[in-house]
Amino acid sequence: MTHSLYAIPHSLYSGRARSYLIKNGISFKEISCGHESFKAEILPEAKLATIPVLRTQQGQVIRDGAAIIEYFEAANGRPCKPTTAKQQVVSGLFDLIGTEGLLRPAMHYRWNFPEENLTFLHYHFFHSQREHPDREAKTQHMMNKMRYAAAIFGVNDESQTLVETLYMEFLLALDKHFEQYPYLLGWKPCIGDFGLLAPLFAHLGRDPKPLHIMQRQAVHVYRWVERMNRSYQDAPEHYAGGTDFIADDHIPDTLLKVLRVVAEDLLPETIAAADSINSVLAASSITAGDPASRYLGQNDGKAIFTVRGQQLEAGAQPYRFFQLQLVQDAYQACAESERADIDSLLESCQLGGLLEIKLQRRMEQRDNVEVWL
Ligand SMILES: N[C@@H](CCC(=O)N[C@@H](CS)C(=O)NCC(=O)O)C(=O)O
Repeated sequence: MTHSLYAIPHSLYSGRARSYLIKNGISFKEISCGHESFKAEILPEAKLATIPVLRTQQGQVIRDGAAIIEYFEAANGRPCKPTTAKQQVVSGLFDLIGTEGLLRPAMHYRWNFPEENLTFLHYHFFHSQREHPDREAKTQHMMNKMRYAAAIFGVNDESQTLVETLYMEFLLALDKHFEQYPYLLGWKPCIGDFGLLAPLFAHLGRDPKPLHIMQRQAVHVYRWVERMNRSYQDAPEHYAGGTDFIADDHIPDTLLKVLRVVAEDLLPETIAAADSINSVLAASSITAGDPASRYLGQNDGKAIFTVRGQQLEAGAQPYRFFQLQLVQDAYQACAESERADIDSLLESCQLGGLLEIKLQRRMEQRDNVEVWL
């Protein structure tokens, strides 16, 4: 028996876990969440109907991309975690940026260009449903649910131009980085590469409209997306290459420039989301162990924040703070002088203060759900 990854090609979070398995030479088979075993055998243990979910070869069920990666990292000597302070924090930041910070452009470029994308999307949504008399109706239901996500994450007629401008600035900055290095921190992928791949594969690097933009305007990013889905290093164009993370805890300027672009909405949105979730926490009688997961479309908090003079509104999701908490813990584990270096790095990227943003309660993944502590 081998590991089974319940996933589908067009799922954002599946791309993160799949790439980790491929890059680390872990053999697995991929099974659609439309397969009858998903509902019958996996869901009772996964608790929430999200993908990816892994069933290990020993039969353990692990829901959530971060938890799947952590399972293998812990077992195999943490091959994708940089060993130095700044690189650990930067890796964690890109994990957060990918899994939360780029949802707006990912949803926008998937759902707001039906002429270019709809046939492609319909194929994928249809085939993630089993053969069934209501297959088309279920397909439409799922597509409508996900289309609604674009609005939840803050894309509307007024914000569309800003969302596109920020994405293009990010994409071009990232392209300059991957012109220098095949991965975020050098010559092999770190945890941050897998998180960043989530939006940049299934949506922005695969759906026809954004794929076209990436191939035409950011060929180095496009090559990284390809590379992240191949088991070998796949960097022949980098002639003077190495095999490890960049030496001496160095963070290239090209990557700092990417962080500067991302900071423009990441910081105000995280501040606003924390305020929103904290006021819900203060007003409710949540106790330790209560679930902190949110189903799409059922967020009870909203983050309202301003970017370049324009107000944006987006669902405030606790998962952002689960990811942020991991970075904050890595920072806390550093020596004082290392923390000072990290502080000045973040200040230089307009991300000063990010590591101080906290919810009133910590979170933990327990039995496949995030819970409040
Ligand atoms: N925190 C989870 C999120 C997984 C998730 O939201 N997956 C999406 C597909 S990319 C999903 O299953 N959505 C269905 C839903 O929310 O009902 C992870 O990182 O694995």
